Amino acid sequence: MTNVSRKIALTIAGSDPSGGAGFQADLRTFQKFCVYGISVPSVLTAQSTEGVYGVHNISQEFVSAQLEVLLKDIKPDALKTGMLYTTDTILITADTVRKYLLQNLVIDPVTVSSTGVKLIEERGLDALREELFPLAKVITPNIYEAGVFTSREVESEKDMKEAAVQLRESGTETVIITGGHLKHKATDLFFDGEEFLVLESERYEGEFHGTGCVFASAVTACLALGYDAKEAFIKAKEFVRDAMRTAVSIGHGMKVLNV
Ligand code: PXL
Repeated sequence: MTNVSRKIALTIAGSDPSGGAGFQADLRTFQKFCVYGISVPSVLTAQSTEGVYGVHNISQEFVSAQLEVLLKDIKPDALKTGMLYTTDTILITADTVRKYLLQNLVIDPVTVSSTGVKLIEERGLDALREELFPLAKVITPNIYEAGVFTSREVESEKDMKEAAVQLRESGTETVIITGGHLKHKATDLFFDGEEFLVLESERYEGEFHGTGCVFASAVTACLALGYDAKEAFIKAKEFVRDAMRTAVSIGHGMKVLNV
């Protein structure tokens, strides 16, 4: 028997039973990149493609227990956070990243669902920015989230650039702002402190669920594979574009990405 080595990525994220978003979508995305996925659920949701109908928190103690047991055994090559929900869980995640010297942290700073349900406590916004962003290799807010974290309107490409500069002051290495809707294109912006890179792709009609989760997971998988942040951005953008072009209707609500 040969001993085949696999790169490993961890997701710390909420559960979406429909699988369109949450750790279920993250794991499927890792798999598409041939990266072995491990997962720690941080919160449960009652959810379908039609929306989020309930949120059940997992205690800080139990999130911590899951992480301790797992990380004493396995060292991930990269990790991402999704819906952490409470300040306590954000703080425990930051402690864990520091304690285990975890590298290649990608933060998807989830704030609301596609249908407008709050996915983070009010105080959690400051905790994310102050405690977790400084530990990150990449943060991936969409334009709405970029606006929330910079207290400004983010609409134009100029706004996206200014918001990226401001967000980078939180201490993260790289900022990727997704989901600009400029000139009827899907515009994403990358900033690493030196270079801006703007990538545009066709905008697809309809409502999609889980785009942010899949994008951040694709970036994480690429970092686990050894790509740098800019290469990871380019590959993740291409991956999400293809997954949106071939999105599927699995229920009565939003389409899910074909991952
Ligand atoms: O797409 C953001 C998101 C992330 N994680 C979970 C979610 C959602 C949106 O509904 O439910 C668990």
